[in-house]
Amino acid sequence: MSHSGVAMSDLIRSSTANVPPRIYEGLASAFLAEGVDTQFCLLGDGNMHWSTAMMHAPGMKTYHARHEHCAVAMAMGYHSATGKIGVASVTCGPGFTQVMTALTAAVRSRVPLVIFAGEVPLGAHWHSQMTDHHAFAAACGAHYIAARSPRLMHQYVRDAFFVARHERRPVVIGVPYDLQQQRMPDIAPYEQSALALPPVPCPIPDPQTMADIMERLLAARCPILVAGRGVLHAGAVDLVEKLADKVGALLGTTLLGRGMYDHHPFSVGVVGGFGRDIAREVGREADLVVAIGASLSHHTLDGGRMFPKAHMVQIDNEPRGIWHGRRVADSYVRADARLAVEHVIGQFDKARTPMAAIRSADLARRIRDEPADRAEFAVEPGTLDPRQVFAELEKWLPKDYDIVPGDGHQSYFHTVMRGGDPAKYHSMTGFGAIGSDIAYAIGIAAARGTGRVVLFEGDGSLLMHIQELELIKRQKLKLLIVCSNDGAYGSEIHKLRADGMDDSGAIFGRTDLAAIARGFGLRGETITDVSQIGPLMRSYEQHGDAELWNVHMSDKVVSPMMRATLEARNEEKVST
Ligand SMILES: Cc1ncc(C[n+]2csc(CCOP(=O)(O)OP(=O)(O)O)c2C)c(N)n1
Ligand SMILES: [Mg+2]
Repeated sequence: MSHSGVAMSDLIRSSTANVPPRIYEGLASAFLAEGVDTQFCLLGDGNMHWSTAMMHAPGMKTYHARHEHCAVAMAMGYHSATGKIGVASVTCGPGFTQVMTALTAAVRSRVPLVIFAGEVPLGAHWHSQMTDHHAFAAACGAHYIAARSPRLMHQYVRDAFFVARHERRPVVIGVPYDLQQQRMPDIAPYEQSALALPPVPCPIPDPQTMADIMERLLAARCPILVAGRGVLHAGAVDLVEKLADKVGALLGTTLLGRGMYDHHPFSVGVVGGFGRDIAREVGREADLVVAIGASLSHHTLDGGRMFPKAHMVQIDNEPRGIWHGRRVADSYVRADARLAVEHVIGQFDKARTPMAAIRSADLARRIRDEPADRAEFAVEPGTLDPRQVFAELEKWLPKDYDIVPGDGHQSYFHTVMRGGDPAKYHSMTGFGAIGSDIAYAIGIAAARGTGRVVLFEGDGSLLMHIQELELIKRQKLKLLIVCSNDGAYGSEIHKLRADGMDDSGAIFGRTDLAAIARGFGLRGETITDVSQIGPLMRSYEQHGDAELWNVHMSDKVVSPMMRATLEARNEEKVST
């Protein structure tokens, strides 16, 4: 049923009497008219009427989180899985101040959300939960709408959804909760925000700039095409591969493009800080990098170390020029990825033979056979080398799973696993905050409903919001949590050790996370031998419940990403 232009207030009614609905009901109806089918919330005076009205709407799925931060992070995960605007709801004052980290992370990762936040009553002489919501939202970079006029209630909701979608940004609607109890005035029917969305033009490549890129592609000895998520969005995955084959170029991806070309013998996988040894090696040799649909973040360029000799070209419909504090390319093309690549391929048949000489049988063998990282470390007895754990898991984890990569030091080790669909890789690294990934994973599991979702997380991050295991149990969600338990904040201990400092403030011991999962009524297993992984994966697939694997990892294996960070810090110390 289309909800546009109908009397939305009629969709949600708490009473049958012939009186207008209350404003919270009218607002809930407007959210419904936007096509909202799922909400993540934590109740208080400011939002409990609205959220309960939402919960009773036909087809609505409601997830009651145990921390407001997680409710918003769940909505982010839900967006990542579905592309729909995520909806969360919190109460006034402390309910709202709890979400500052998630809100900032959503701004940085350009996640469209609408958050319904109650505000303290307009008519209160004094209220303990009074705080300036607008100022908090502004500090996070989120858009704030202070709903004050009953006559404009539809406009507030429409504007919120419009800004969220159009600007890819979180929006907060604050409504005083005494106002929510007033009756809706007789106003025009709700009009969906999508009806007002201006069409986004598809940027067409400039032939002159493309001719220059063509020349560079023909002349390069070691060209690499780096594909980002924009290639996926533009439907240009096969075309980029075709171009690489015509040129004799290598393929690589950004973190968000992870898995895109893992089937290709000349794909080095993710480039940058999360790259394999071979990616770093060819990166040092590259004389031309054409980045397509990629923002060229600090990670992708490994802080400027990834492509030291290459001429950098960026093809993107929003090339950024300067991003994450550095100039990211030498030439820029503002164009749709598919149109730009089609253009170059179209010119190729008329051109001379490319000079590229990097592809060889030996390189293909090295890409296929060499481990991601060849450094040697002695692990302590009873613990596992994370590289072996994820090499084993690569054999067993079905490739169609949605992957949520957690943060911290452990994040390198699972990223280099090969296979998987970039559209099912849900990295939200925009703010560098640990602790949110269990909630992202819940939002994704809620959207999918298949149980084919895996969260890779560290013990410190997981413990930060472990309470959400209760939601997983209560709401019967199925997902797999693989926790790399080094008993520490790995990121901190490796840096403290490198600085010759006491690391004990970041060491906690290996919490029995399997027992904690069982305590919440979920399945929990401890892994101390990689041979357990295959049977456990089969068993997870056969059961209906969520499961946590508490993997006892060594804290002696230092990731290449951490080693590069430590090296860069040493260089800085020497030069200052
Ligand atoms: C909200 C927040 N608090 C603190 C930090 C600093 N920090 C970064 S990584 C990390 C340790 C994470 O530990 P764990 O999840 O066990 O992963 P590990 O590094 O041990 O692999 C910490 C405390 C942060 N990034 N974000
Ligand atoms: Mg840890």
